[in-house]
Amino acid sequence: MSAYKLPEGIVISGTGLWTPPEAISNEELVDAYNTYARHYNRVNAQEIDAGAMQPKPQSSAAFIENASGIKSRYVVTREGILDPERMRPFIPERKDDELCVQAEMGVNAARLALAKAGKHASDVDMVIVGASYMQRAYPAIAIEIQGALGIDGFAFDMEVACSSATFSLQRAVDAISSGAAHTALVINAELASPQVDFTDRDSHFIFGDVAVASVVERRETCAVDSAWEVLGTKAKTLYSNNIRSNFGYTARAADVDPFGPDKLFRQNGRKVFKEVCPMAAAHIEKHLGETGTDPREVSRYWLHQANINMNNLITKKLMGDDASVERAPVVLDRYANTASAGSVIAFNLYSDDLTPGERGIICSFGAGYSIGSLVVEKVAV
Ligand code: CO8
Repeated sequence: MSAYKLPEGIVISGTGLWTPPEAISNEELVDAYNTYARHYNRVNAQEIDAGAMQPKPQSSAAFIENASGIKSRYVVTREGILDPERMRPFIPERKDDELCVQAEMGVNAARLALAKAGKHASDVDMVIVGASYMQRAYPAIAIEIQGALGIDGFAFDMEVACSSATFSLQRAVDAISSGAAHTALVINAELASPQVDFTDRDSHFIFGDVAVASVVERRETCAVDSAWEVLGTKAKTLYSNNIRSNFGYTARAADVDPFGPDKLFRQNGRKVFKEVCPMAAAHIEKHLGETGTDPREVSRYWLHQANINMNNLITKKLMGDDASVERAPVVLDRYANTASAGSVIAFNLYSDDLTPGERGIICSFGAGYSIGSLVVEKVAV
């Protein structure tokens, strides 16, 4: 196999982070879940006593924080999520001529990224929306955003669960390398809350909603003083059933409940933890090696934000005693797991203080399994 050609002169010139205005603390979420669980156990007492049904166990805010590092999460709306009689968000349908919720989130993040990069929509000729779920099948959310921003060019959606952001950034780098596009807007609008089973004690706390966006272009077209040159991108997938959602349009033809428990997010969290940590650490080490970068010389690790203990384990493996939260920042406490957006949120919030010549790595890992990374170096333009 021939060696991967490293990209040359391609930069991330700006990122944008749109945070939903509403948040839910662990305590609020647990309180709603526990009320729901007690009611469920009362209503189903006979079947539970007969062993025909399992009782719903109680959740705990202390468990959630210790096991995951999550204290709170942002959501596009709190309405419905904390109602023990509903246990899912209420997001009313919009008319076809209105922006859909996911596109609106993406437009908000895109505007922030364009402003940070000193660019206008007229400079962009490619839009990618990478996310774990798309609000509809077609037309692509990316094309809706392209239309809303008035961009002349082409746009498409792609789904690679937690690696949707790094994989879509890789697509943008490749398209600019090949000349297929000049300036790309990569948007990761993660509208996760509708896919969370808020009645499942093991996963009700994991996800939050958010949107991030990045502008990718050639160094010579850059309109700002400094940017992040992409030294290399790397993607890896390995099939696993340990994180899965069976949601899909064929449910209608299978005569099954399209919103049954297996159609929502579910995982074997322990297995994921054990299998993905060594894979992610090996991937990062290999990728850094391919770009001539010593893991100890990396100023910042902008890692996927699924679990603080996972990130601690990975950074310890890579940096030994030099591992610290300053070098591998954590946003999980406030944002929870935002699927693919987590590493880009960390990059957005914790990169301005680095100086030209310093290097970092953006890395995601999750369902698929999938691992994606970009090694970047701050450059003065
Ligand atoms: N409250 C109290 N106790 C609990 C709770 C709770 N909420 N949940 C579980 N427990 C109990 C368990 O039942 C278990 O009890 P027992 O020992 O009696 O059986 C005990 O606590 C320990 O449970 P676990 O072994 O499951 O606990 P862990 O320490 O492993 O922590 C985690 C669970 C936090 C889920 C952890 O395993 C983890 O984070 N693993 C990594 C998972 C991961 O990274 N997944 C990636 C998913 S994201 C992704 O890929 C994107 C997909 C797209 C998503 C789109 C949005 C919906």
